[in-house]
Amino acid sequence: MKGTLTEKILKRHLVKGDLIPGKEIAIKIDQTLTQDATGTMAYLEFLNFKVDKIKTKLSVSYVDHNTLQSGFENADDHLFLQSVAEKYGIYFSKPGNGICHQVHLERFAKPGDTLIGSDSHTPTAGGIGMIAIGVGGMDVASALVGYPFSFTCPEVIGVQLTGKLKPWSAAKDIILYLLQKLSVKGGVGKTLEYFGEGVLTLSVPERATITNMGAELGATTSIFPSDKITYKFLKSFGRVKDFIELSADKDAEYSKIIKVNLNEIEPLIALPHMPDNVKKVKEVEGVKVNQVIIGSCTNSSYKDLMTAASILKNKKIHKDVSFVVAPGSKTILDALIKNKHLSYFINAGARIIETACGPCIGMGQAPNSKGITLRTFNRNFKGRSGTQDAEVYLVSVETAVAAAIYGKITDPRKLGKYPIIKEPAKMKLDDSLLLKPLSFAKRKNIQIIMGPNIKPLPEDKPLQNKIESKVLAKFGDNITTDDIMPAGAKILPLRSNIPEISKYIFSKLDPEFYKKATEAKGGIIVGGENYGQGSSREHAALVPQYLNIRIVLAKSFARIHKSNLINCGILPLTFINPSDYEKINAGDIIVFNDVISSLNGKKSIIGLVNNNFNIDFSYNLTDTEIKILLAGGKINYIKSNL
Ligand code: MIC
Ligand code: SF4
Repeated sequence: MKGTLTEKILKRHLVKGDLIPGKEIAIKIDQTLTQDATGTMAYLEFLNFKVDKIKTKLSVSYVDHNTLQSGFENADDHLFLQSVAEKYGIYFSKPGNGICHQVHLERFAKPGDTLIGSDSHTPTAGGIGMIAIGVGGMDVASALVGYPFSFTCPEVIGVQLTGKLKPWSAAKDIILYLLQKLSVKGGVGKTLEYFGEGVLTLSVPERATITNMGAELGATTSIFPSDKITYKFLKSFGRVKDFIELSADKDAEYSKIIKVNLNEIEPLIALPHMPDNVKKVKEVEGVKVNQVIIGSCTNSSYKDLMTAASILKNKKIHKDVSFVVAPGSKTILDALIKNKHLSYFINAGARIIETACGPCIGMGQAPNSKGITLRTFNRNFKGRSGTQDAEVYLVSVETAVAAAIYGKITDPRKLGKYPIIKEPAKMKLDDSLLLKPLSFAKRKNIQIIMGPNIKPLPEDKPLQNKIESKVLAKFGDNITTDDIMPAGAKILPLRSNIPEISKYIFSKLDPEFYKKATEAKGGIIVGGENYGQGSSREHAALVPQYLNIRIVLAKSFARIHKSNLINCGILPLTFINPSDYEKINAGDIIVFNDVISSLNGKKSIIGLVNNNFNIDFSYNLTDTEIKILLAGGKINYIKSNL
């Protein structure tokens, strides 16, 4: 990675290890962000450390996921989050202010700095030239008390952009193209670093669309240089002081270079039910559409909304389509009101909803049964929309609007003249929903408010040398954290209540799972490749921890979920011989005799299945991770180190 931008920023923040891909490193964290659906846990974890102020340069607590408030639970969580932010010197972005990643980009993301966030799309800020990584809440809690963030040093892949996008092709199509090429596992253990003359043709929000969906590739993060385009963006938000110019050296060494000629990018579409199931829009034209939604942290920027509104000026949405728009931030919504473009949406027949994640996380706007919905979002996992048999397609804003007008999937190039959108030189800012940290003196009297839905965390219990457990369920490849711990309007409000939310574990794939786990007082989960892909939600590990599950066996793990398991004291083991996966079935009893001695001696761990045959498991764990596991989880580990 010599001379790469990634190396430069990591080097400046390195506190442990050497920048050798695959080896453990630890870096200093400048900024953190949380959102409400993972934030309550992160701050409960933080409160365990009993410090009186945070140690980061800047931290922001956003409320954007759980804003439906169908009962008292969400509102109670918001009060808790606000009280913690006020007590500890954290910015608080109130519900309605916007989606965490969009607001962070606009107001706080800083080229050259490091950011971790308890949300998998934190790399959105890579669009402005920062190292931004999605993590579990526990890692944010640790950074808040000044603990460096440890992770496996990624390999740096260079993505060389040449040329310029043609009208009607968008930044979304670039990342869909990469997903088609690399798949949802293609970025695991890697940073995607963009360079080349094509970079200058993309605005910061367009770059952020690309780094945002690097999460769908499984990448550790993605990053763009900071250049004159970045300067212009920061200037428009009154943040010239945050600008520094940054790029890779001319002779930077990438482990691999992927060349993308932007002239050749066509409108693309991800078909149900995976973001890498990508085809050209023209190949699926004509499919009738029931719903179209513009929004989410991927595509709700000023340019996205202005492009959509301009296309819709003096046009009508097809009578059979429900067309929904969720602006990414209050600032963008306000700009659209002032320049009248919001009325183009309204006159065309759009439904304008709150500036929040909303339908992206299944909070409202669930499609009709078997409904076909085109969304500008980043994930189309089965059932995530709230309708189990719906078919969700992921598209650019341009393709979304074309479908909304014609009522069927349509190549946007049929829409005629492409609207050119000029970004405003100055955005009008209003901070009525963004609360600044209080002075230290004022913080003293703040009381933390905990409503009845906020329940204590499961306890970290040190690992045992002998673990005997039953296989509760066996799943296939690419199990998502949405499969493990679903979201949506019914379950999301329970995010602060582990005992209650635990009843929904695997509820869509294996409705008996909770019963089996409680009856057996624990157990083992078996998965295939890329187990735990998708969201950073810690609940997919906290709930198994609460249910006394100490081991997960899989062919391979997704990065964030694997760290979450470790932080919760759960051992992620992989099959040394992948075909051994076939030999294990639900109901089998496995005995692991020498867990601690094997971990200490860095030897493989052997499991005796049904008292009959042995299977060898490996674990790719850093020294710190082994210590966390031995302590029974990260809270125990950090407490003993503070
Ligand atoms: C998501 O897109 O799945 C979420 C909701 O933003 C998650 C976080 C969560 O589950 O709370 C993520 O991506 O990390
Ligand atoms: Fe919110 Fe969706 Fe972005 Fe997750 S992916 S942060 S739910 S908008």
